Amino acid sequence: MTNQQPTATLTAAEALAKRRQLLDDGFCIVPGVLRGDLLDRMRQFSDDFLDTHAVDHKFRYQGSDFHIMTKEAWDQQQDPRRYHDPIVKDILDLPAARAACDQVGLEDMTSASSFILLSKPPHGPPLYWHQDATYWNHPKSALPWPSRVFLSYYLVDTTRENGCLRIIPGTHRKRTELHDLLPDAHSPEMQRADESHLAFTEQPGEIDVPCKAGDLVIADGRVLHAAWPNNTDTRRTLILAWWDLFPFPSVPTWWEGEPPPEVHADPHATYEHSRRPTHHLR
Ligand SMILES: O=C(O)CCC(=O)C(=O)O
Ligand SMILES: [Fe+2]
Repeated sequence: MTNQQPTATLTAAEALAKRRQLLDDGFCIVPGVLRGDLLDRMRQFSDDFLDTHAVDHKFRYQGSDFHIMTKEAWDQQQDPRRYHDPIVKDILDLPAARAACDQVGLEDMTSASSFILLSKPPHGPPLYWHQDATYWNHPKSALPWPSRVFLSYYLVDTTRENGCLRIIPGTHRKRTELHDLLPDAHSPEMQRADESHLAFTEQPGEIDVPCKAGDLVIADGRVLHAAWPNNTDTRRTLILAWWDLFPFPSVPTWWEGEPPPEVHADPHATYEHSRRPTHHLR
């Protein structure tokens, strides 16, 4: 890669604080990870792509939902609604991101070999409250560490005005009233709803998560999140990649003390997917 600026690394104390925040709040941010030439190329790619691909109305709250894969992964599945491009590999293999995840203590990470291009167009609507976990029947959904995270980069600075992320810290582990009232994330019921739906209301304990372009957002797939509307004339684009980590029933090497009892569940058992939190969320 050319013109890549030197990478900002975290001090040991900063890395530990990020890990603590990911465990306690369900997310953390590592500043300045996607930079220089690759950030420029990513902006160019996403603008060209969004200028030439229409968004289905059902994705209006997410802004768009384009799955861009590595060529190798795309060849394996041949879904015409998915795309491939060499930039996916550059993003997933970005050394600064790998180093940041390593420092935070994220272990045995495997990617979905894709990222999702989520753009909020100028004056696009808000995104509803949701959590993206699909494994609530599995005992791993009760663990204090994440089994699945999304790694995201916003390609512009975000503020409340252009639709920054909102999070309710702690909701990856702690049930709130909202959990039982929300439709499944990205379900037809949610996509059909209008903005008077409860999923668009202000929530107790919610915080804004504004970012600088290229900051790495690491979020637990279980945490409740949403985004404000974009009230500006400029597109607010986000790329988001899903990663599995700490494959069940492994325990993080840095875990201190007795691991929780859920790690003793049968590792070969299979569980039906569920987007709805079960008794594993207390
Ligand atoms: O638009 C955002 O900031 C977040 C997107 C998201 O969480 C999703 O599409 O599942
Ligand atoms: Fe989400």
